[in-house]
Amino acid sequence: MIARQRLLIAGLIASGVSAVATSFAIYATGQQFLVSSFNQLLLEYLPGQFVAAVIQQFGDQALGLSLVFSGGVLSIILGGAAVAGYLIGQRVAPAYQWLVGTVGAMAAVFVPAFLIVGEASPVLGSVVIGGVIAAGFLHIPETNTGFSTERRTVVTALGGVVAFNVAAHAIGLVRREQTQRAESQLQEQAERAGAEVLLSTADDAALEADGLKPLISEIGAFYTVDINPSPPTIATDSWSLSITGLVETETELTYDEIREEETVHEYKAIRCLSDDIDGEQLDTAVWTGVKLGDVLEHAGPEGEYALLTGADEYFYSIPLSDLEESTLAYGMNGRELPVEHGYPVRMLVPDRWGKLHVKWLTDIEIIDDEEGGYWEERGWSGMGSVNAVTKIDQINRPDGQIQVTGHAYAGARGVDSVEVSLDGGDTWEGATLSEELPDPDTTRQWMFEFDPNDYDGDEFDMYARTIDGEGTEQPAERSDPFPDGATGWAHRTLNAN
Ligand SMILES: Nc1nc2c(c(=O)[nH]1)N[C@H]1C(S)=C(S)[C@@H](COP(=O)(O)O)O[C@H]1N2
Ligand SMILES: [Mo]
Repeated sequence: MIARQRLLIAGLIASGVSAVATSFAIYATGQQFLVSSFNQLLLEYLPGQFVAAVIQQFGDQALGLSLVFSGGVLSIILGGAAVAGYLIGQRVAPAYQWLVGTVGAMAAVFVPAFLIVGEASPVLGSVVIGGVIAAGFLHIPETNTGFSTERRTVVTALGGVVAFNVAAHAIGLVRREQTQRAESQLQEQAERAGAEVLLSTADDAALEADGLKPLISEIGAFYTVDINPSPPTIATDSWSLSITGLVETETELTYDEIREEETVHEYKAIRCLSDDIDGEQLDTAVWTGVKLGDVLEHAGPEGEYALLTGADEYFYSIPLSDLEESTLAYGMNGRELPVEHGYPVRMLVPDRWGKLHVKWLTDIEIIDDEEGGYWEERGWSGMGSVNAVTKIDQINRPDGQIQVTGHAYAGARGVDSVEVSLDGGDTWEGATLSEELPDPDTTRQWMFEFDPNDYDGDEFDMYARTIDGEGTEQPAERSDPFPDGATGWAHRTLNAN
């Protein structure tokens, strides 16, 4: 006798895998494919941090990997249900074991499949195949007596199951061609899900306080700087990105071709060089796009700098070494990049002032020497790292306490801590920070609450400053934004009562 446990396991795997294969044969990678639906549920219910880590780790392969993982887990769930359903059915009606057992197996597959897809008819094929195969395997001991006949039956059954799965897989692959559209929708949804994961991670990381600027700025609230009164409007079908100059092959890429590169989602803050210490030209968003390094590979750049030009003739020359890790963004906060922020694509250069993030990008010319940029022609400088800045958003007074809230930014160095002084900068205390996000080139919120009765005097000469990720203190000395960015601590005078 072949051990009954082994038959149970064989029946479980054979019925689970076949139920999934049936769904694949019928729906290929469309929406109603069990694995697609299951995968989407996983994305929704797994902790945001975990999914973000997986996407960060595996990039574009994350979707494929998660489909394989979901397929495996789902096979075990459905196979397990089928076997359990058969055994229960068999117990309930011993006289009609085979019939009631099979119905029990089908019913048991139906429940999880229906819960996953949310519709009954798309899961019926999987229900029938999964139920029948489980029942077939579990029925073998009752119809066979001798070891060799039983063994032969099991081998035949397994052979049949393998043949079925090969055929179902082949049909699914053919049908997949037909469901390309559905698949690209799924891809788009997965992309959106990638951005949503970052948004929800930021939500979890954020501090809560009255008047505190959100960690991620809403699209309508994100500042804009445009050299023209209204942004250029560009249709994606007529838009292309040309890469010319010192390159192996001059190249022109369409919007679709750009989007074929590996997708990246990232947090990044943008701060304008003209932003004053107490200004409001600093915001963070979740950006979706591709790495510029991948795009440049199409042309094979052979110079030192790239001259980037937008549809409005705005331009900047940037060292190629900075561009490798730059992002060509086409999405913002899980949505298509808005017109005022550079639709169809904009640059994001790590650690640099906002002016380098050319919007409405149309041309990249590879050159040998630096050629400055639009604002350099108007006397500005500041081509290096952004200055650290500490903003005070709002001061609240809950139950006799004083609560100071704000946000801080220190480029790619990251914000390590924010310190507050109540005595004109003689002594400092650490503020509470929002949790660190995976990309340091982003803002962090801070909050400092104190009881004015614990301190002498009825007036506070308050300062706030940032210590960046390299341990450097934000310099105290005040300077104007022109020409290379504002410096100095944030300052308020507070009354104790
Ligand atoms: N093509 C183009 N890109 C541009 C600008 C512009 O006027 N035209 N303004 C720059 C400046 S000065 C800043 S601070 C940022 C602002 O980006 P945002 O409007 O998305 O906040 O875009 C930069 N990119
Ligand atoms: Mo700017």
